[in-house]
Amino acid sequence: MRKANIFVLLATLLLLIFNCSSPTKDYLNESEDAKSERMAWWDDAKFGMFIHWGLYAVPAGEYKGEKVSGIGEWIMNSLEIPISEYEQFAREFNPVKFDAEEWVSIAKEAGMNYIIITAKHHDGFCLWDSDYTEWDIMGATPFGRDILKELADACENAGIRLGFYYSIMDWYHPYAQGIFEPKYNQWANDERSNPNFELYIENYMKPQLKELLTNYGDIGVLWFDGEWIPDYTSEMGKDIYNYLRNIKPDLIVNNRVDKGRQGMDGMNKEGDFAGDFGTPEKQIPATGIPGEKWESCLTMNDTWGYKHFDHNWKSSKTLIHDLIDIASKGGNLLLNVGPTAEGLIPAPSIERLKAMGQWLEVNGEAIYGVDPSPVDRPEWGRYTVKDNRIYSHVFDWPADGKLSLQGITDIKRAWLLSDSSRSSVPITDNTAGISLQLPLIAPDTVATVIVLERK
Ligand code: H79
Repeated sequence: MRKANIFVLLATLLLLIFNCSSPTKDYLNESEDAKSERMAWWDDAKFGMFIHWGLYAVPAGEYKGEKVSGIGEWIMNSLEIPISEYEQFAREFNPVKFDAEEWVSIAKEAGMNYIIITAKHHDGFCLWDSDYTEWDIMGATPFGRDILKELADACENAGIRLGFYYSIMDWYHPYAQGIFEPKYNQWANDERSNPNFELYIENYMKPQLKELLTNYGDIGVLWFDGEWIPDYTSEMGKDIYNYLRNIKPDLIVNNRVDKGRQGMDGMNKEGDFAGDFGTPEKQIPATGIPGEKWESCLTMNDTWGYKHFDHNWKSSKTLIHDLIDIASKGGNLLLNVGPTAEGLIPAPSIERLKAMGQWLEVNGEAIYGVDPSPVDRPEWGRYTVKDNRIYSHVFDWPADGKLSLQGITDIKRAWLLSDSSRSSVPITDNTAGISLQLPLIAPDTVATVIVLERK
């Protein structure tokens, strides 16, 4: 009996010691191999959907007769709307046409493999049922449905990875603001700081992030933003990164968790930690970002959050070329939609996504899972590579059908990717590379892919 008691005591002690010493693991010095393995799905995915949705969809870019000239989700800041007035948008937010499965099927049909949605943008409003605030979909709106839960379920059913955008800058939380309403935090100000900012991180941001990582299924990515506010430090970023990966070891986190980013070009200061991938915003780096994983986030018009008067849509052709360009430089494309306050993705966005999906249906092999171009980009288009195949994406079809491929050698056979019979395209070798004799008419006026099989 006594022996048994001692055993139980020892076992308890051991457990205690184990528990106390089961330390938080440090993920900052992960090996390149481990990182590659963790990010393999993301690397191969290449194309994702960014969703900017929140209360700013209610004013839709216009308040009291004034139209914002800039991006719609900044309306609270740009038009200096006091919190008490902005709260009215929550009372009006009732997106009865929201259908998570419809959104996910639009993404899927577009050929997208993951979705990142604004769980919380700069206005601090939370699209999920958070225990840490009433400034959320359940506490502040008549809608009463957990948007992230519905989206998480729809994504799981469709086999689409889900990630959350989370703004560190917060114009609503009293401990997060360095400059108070109605000015809010401006871009890169260093004038004031909030003495309680640490409490915002420890008692609000971290528990909220834990909710997001534990209550919504298998979350692939956390996408931070608003890290430029003066109260936020690189040390906080490193601590949060480790906090998150200790909760979910295979999580992928963007560079804005840290302060290492330089402007909007996605580059990080050398030697800095700066998360798992760079985030060039509204731009595509001229030659990619050597030695870094990256993802360009782009809009289809000029705004992220819905603006009823922004009709400056890019063409489907431009967007498909952007996707190819990004893939040829080793990046991903995160392409934005800004749904309306009713819960609908705008028709012009759907139209463009459909066109992209149709192009990818035929040419996806030359985009998903590819490596970047082996040579400088040619005048007529772009290259991507996978296994023993080089894909040439022809944007500008040669009038005489004769295409010159500088620096490409040792090619066994060539054919059009869209040609199921794989008829050979004649190849001639020359000193600087090869030439192809193509049909005189471009099979696809947007971009035609020719497969080049290496010897
Ligand atoms: O979520 C999207 C943007 O809201 C956020 N990042 C993407 C993904 C972001 N992009 N840029 N910025 C934040 C900085 C914003 C600068 C400006 Fe402005 C906002 C320029 C015009 C409006 C603030 C208000 C600075 C000048 C006026």
